[in-house]
Amino acid sequence: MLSVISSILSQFDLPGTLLSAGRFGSGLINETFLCEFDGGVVRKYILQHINKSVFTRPDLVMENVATVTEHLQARLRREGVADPASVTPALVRARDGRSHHVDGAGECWRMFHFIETGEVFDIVRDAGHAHEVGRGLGRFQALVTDLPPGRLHDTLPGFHHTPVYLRGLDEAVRKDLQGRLAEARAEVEFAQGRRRLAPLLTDLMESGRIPIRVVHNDPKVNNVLIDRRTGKALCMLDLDTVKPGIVHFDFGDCVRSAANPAGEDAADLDSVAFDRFRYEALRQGYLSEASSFLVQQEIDLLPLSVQVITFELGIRFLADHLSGDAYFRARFPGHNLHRARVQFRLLERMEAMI
Ligand code: GN1
Ligand code: MG
Repeated sequence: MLSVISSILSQFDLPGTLLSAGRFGSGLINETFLCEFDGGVVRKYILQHINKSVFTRPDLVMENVATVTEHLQARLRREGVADPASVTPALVRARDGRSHHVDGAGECWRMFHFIETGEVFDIVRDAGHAHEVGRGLGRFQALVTDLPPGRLHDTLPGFHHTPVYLRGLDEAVRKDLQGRLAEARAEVEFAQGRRRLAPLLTDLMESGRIPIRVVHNDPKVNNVLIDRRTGKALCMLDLDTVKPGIVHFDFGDCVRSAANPAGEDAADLDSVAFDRFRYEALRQGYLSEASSFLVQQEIDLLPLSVQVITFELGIRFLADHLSGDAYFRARFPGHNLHRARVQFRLLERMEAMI
């Protein structure tokens, strides 16, 4: 692998010689590597391989990523940040000046400056951390309020269209391609009983009653970079899904991932919980930034989003399990079924509380 990586790295304009390269992070879609270079001073960079079976047009993903990262850097520079690449994702251009490199096999690779002071967590530690996760999301959305949604491509049509995922689950159940339906009966029934949740957000979006804005679309806890010195949110990572949408997809997903202290991979289902203190702290952190641009109707509808997005992710995991784990990287047999169980348990906990 190292030889493949070093030949990819030679396509980017990086100082010094490669010291090390290793897998990094816990994303479920793209592959991420942390690379260290010695050019007098040791510097780190992030190398990522874009998953083409999810993002079928990596070129358009990269146009969006370039547009968004440049916008963020320009905004921060205007606010007096001298070196925006130290606090927000910034691309390292390929030697030919492009935003990414396409290798001989047609695979797409891109590089980012590594943000040295940042760290990410898969699980929110406490209410203070939840506040920062919410604030980081609100700050991101505030920074892109002046980016016209029309400048971004729709790289994942149907992403966060919950009824489309429900139809996908229906089809996966009907086909039962892997013969896994028998052991997932209880989960399929659970989903059937909550079908009414599916259109709630998409109806709102399509009704035109709430604004379409540039949103992140994947603001889970480990996509919020925290400054290890201060504990404050630095920025949002993983900008592949940034595109026009409604703030509710973001808020709901952020709460879903932050308010469950057992995390998405909870080993014990009974440890899954919906923690109202984390939820409240996240909401306050979010609104401390987002109330600068949200309209009252958006604020009123925020609580609704939490259950819808939890349901959506549960049915996505379940459908992927039934279809053979083609979408979400599974680390062990039944991993996506387990992930679905965690989301459904979390949804039950939410139903009892919000
Ligand atoms: C995926 O790439 P990653 O791990 O940040 C997924 C999200 C899910 C999340 C669940 C493009 O995000 O929608 O909420 O897994 N991203 C895509 O962990 O499908
Ligand atoms: Mg992602």
